[in-house]
Amino acid sequence: MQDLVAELLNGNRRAAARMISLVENDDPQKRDLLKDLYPHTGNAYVVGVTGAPGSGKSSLVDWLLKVIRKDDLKVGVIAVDPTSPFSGGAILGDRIRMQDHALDSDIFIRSMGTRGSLGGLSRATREAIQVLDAFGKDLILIETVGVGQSEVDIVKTADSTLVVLTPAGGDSVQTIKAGIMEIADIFVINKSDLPGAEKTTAEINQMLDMKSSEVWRPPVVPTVSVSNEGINELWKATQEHRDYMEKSGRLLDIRRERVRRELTEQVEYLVKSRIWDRVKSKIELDSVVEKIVKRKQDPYSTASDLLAAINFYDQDTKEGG
Ligand SMILES: Nc1nc2c(ncn2[C@@H]2O[C@H](COP(=O)(O)OP(=O)(O)O)[C@@H](O)[C@H]2O)c(=O)[nH]1
Ligand SMILES: [Mg+2]
Repeated sequence: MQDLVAELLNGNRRAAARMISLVENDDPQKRDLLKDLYPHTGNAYVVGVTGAPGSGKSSLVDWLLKVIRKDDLKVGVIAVDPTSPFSGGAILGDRIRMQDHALDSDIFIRSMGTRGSLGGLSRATREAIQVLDAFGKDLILIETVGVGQSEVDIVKTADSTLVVLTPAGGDSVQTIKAGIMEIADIFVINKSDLPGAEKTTAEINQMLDMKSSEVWRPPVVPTVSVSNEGINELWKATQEHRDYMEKSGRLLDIRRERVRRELTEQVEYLVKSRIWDRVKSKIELDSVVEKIVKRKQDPYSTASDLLAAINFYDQDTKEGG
């Protein structure tokens, strides 16, 4: 396992792929690995690309890769699809994309689907970002489907978020999901070759006008990802947002916030696993459950009693003074 970290830091792609599989499978060894990687992280900038299925995220990411590579940045791509049971390998168009960039050793592409819970997927995504960060990627693109709660959680990991919309045809964009305005740093109107693109762009701009004057006003960038239009502008807008994030101190703020959340989660995880293991070693869980089901006990006092049985409160008074 120690070798795996050394190999990854040496730029071994198979080590990176293996490590992502370990975090994806929630392998017991992953904590130690992530711990060893941590000092080597913190360099990568993370860009999230989110939008409805078929809006053109993969095509956009594909073109973006070409533009970004001209800037000589090392890029990682994680395509997250909560609706897919597949992971590790390539899904759909990703397969073509991977072949396309396969010869470029500075690009690393990985798909992740749902193995367990959605919460598990967002955790695995965060950990895969850590892996690619330590692996030496300067920029990590996260492609996620949709804008539901789980995707919003994934997006929280991104430093800049691109929301991909398509022309609403004759319809109005009023129907765009709540929450989307809040997470977008940049709006992309992809498929701008289709009718209604200008109307959609204007409507988004109107909605942005109504929002209270925030320092960063999300630009609305029209693109046609099948013919590589607007991609340079999109990359420019992304760099401008990054610039804003860095210079305004926002980037440090959100990274602090993330560390705070991560630390809370880790403490909760340790408390939960240690304490719960001790509790379970003391009791016959099934029979306790039976008693509660039969209303001979209630879950509230049972929980306190269980903790008392492992001297949890004694420790509390000793350490708390
Ligand atoms: N007309 C048009 N079609 C596009 C454009 N971008 C993508 N598509 C098509 O939309 C479909 C879905 O694209 P894809 O990138 O796989 O979308 P994803 O599901 O969001 O990743 C594909 O058939 C693309 O060829 C565009 O700018 N204009
Ligand atoms: Mg896709």
